[in-house]
Amino acid sequence: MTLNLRRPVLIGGIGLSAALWLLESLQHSGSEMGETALIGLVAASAGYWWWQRQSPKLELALPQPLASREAAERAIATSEAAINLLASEAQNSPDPAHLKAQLDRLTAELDRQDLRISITGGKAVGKTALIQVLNSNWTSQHSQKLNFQETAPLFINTTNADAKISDDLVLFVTAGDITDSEFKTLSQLASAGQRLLLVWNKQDQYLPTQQSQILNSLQQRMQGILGTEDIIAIAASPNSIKVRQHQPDGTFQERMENQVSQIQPLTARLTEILTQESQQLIWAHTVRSAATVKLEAKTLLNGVRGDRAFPIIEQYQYIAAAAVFANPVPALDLLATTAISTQLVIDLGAIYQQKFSLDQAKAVAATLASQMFKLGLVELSTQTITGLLKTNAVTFVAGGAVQGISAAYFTRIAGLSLIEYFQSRELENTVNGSLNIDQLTKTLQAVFKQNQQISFLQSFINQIASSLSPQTSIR
Ligand SMILES: Nc1nc2c(ncn2[C@@H]2O[C@H](COP(=O)(O)OP(=O)(O)O)[C@@H](O)[C@H]2O)c(=O)[nH]1
Ligand SMILES: [Mg+2]
Repeated sequence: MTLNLRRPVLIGGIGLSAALWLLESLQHSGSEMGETALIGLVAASAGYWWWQRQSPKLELALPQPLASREAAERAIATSEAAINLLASEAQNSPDPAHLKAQLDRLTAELDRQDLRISITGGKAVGKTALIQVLNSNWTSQHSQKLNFQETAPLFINTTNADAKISDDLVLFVTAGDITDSEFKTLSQLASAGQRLLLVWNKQDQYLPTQQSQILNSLQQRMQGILGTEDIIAIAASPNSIKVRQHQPDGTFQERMENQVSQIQPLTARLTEILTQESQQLIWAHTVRSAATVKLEAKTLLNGVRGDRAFPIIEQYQYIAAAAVFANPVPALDLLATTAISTQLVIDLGAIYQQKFSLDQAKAVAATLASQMFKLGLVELSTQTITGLLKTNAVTFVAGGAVQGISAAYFTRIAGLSLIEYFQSRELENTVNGSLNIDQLTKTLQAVFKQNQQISFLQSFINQIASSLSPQTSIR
């Protein structure tokens, strides 16, 4: 297949007006077409649901919070803007008010004095023991009110390991050298800007020479993530030891002696941090919490926008199929050069508040087509579609069917890629008309991979082919 991107926008006699006429007739045509479209929609949304489940979650790169009151206020304001956007696009939804209430609480708590400290870690590492000894020996001596809170044990099941832990300060407790999952969680917390201490508990289980070795290896492992001063060895509740008392007559008595807890290095470090950083800890926590609220608003917004965008992709799939079927041209040319794909870019862009001029949209459509070609997606899917059409009982197969179905398929891939790309952008980022080609290409590849399954293609083919069949033909 040759690809000539310099061809005029209108090919095969199908211009924008014809495309729009097709769109109209699709919308107003008889019940049969309506049904097909509906089934297609259900199939497509099922496909999308599957695709969303499969695609890896985008890492949320939080900016390292500059712990100042201004930064906290700015974070709240940005989050509020996202909520307002959601409120304007998701009318009648209770979500914006719910999120706004969370923000109001953050604002009200900006000047709170008491600190919240989470104690987290795996099961039976000594979290409860540590809170008990802190509360009974130390918390009351400290002038500031401190709330220690134990999280559910981590690493019990796999989903739990990603549990979101966020507090002013986190004490991550381990009972020896850290495991890979502990390391992963620690790194994630640190990269999310969470202030944290690594507390190695139960050091009494080791000989003094081993103790310094373990502490050393912890410090090595955490290099670049945590400073050595924030890695602390303690024994919250050491085992009692057997004591032998020798009597003057040569006999001896044995008794168990309770050992006192050794948490002094930890309380010393805590005192230091709380004296120097208290206020910043609260502001930094506000920044992270506001970012979480914003992300929630964005996710909801993407859901609302997706609900509007998917039916549009559906429509353009049928338009593309019908257009090519009526005037057979290579399917990719349709995507690269017609008003149909240009209009798709403009329509999807409008939903995601990305404004494209006609020329910009044309360029985006052409880019999508040329990237599909370069990535070999065109070759691959044309072969698959041809093969499936040959071997399966599609009732109506005529010349142009492969092109028609391919055109619908490319339209779908292009549309889904655009949605995914727009969704991954920052809400504030409405620099219009310009696209990051690299990122778009990566998205394209991922979307193609998710929509390549034979079972999906099979039902897609059936759906498009039946829309092209004579009974429902729009010609
Ligand atoms: N040897 C020793 N055992 C400890 C220490 N701290 C806690 N333990 C014991 O470890 C077990 C689990 O402690 P717990 O506080 O319930 O752990 P959690 O599941 O993390 O809350 C208990 O039997 C504690 O007595 C310590 O410093 N040394
Ligand atoms: Mg416990």
